[in-house]
Amino acid sequence: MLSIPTSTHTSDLADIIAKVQAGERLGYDDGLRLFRSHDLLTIGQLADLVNTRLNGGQYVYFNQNRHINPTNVCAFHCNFCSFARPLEDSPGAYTWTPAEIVERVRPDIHERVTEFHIVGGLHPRLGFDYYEDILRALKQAYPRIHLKAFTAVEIDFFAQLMGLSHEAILRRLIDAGLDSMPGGGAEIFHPDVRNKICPEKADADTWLAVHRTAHRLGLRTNATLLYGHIEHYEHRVDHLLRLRELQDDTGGFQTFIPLRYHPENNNLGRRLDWTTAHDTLKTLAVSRIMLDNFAHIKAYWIMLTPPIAQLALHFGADDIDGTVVEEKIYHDAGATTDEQLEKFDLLRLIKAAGKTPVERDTVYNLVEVYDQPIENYAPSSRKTRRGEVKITHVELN
Ligand code: V47
Repeated sequence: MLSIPTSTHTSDLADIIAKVQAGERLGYDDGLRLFRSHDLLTIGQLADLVNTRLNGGQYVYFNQNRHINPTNVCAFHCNFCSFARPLEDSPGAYTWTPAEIVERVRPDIHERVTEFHIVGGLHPRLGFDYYEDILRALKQAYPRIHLKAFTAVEIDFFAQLMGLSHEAILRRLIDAGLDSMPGGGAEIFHPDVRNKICPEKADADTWLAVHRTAHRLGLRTNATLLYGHIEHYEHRVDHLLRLRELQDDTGGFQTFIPLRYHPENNNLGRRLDWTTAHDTLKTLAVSRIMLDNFAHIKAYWIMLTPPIAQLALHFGADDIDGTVVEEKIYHDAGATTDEQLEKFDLLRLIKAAGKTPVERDTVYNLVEVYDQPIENYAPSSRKTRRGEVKITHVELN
């Protein structure tokens, strides 16, 4: 007869558990062992411990934001990207003028929208003025809204276009209204992978140097990792340690966002499958444990899917991103998630995980704490794609 072992499981991570409990920093080999381990629940508990130490463990942040991807015309040919079009007249290519952008977002603006998240292609023929004009036009039309714009890769591209330093470019963008920078373009820093997936892109040292400069100028920035393609665990750990080192120097990073690779409609994906939910939860948790000097880890629901983003809230993540509204980068790569979640959907995901939703602005100023029962924030039924539905009754208890 089959016998099911009844003893509690023992982990081969005992020494790492002891280090994390003692608040000791983990090294390269520890990170690698965590990634190689299948003991997901232990790793999740450790991540939860670090999250509790840094953030109290109860609050989960979100914001009401609006993504803007001004153009998909791009001079670079990154193998993992499904968004870029090489030429202005390529099928599906678009470029919005600053005035078009202002009008495009207008229907989505209300008093609780606090952020525009702006990233796009590296247009080979538009001047730097185009990007400055976008910031100026948005600041003029919506002066209250924070502009989180342009990855380090874009900043480096503008610097080359103009023959100016990163600092000079950033100062001009700050003048035009830039408030902070998103974390994109980091991909995988290690050259063995980076040279294969995005050989034309700013290299690791350049990406890190742009963020160092941004931090010196007083900008807060984020950082990402693109995982689940041809990289190995060694490359992920190397990536995390390079970020941790810069953060030790500057303290300018706010949030780390692991981005799950979407393999459709791009060169790299032809022979690759999606990585698993297990890998996603482990990557979030190991990031939380290793990046002991980052305040926040974001489970970006657009790429994780809302159900996995919800689980991630017990694996070290304390942020779920925002309402987003319009998203092209992952959806061109085959994402089947919605492009928008209503505030109520985010509240429900967070509350049903036993956490307290906190609406924030981009730099984590508190907008509202949602500590009342869920029905206080919504009618008992609401419209969905399937028509009018009731909220599951157990959540109302
Ligand atoms: O840099 C491109 C990634 C990034 C694919 O800072 C892909 O708060 C998966 O950085 N599969 C841009 N990923 C998005 C980004 C981001 C998103 C949300 C929040 C923040 C933040 C930053 O998207 C790119 C690249 O790494 N990407 N193609 C793909 N096929």
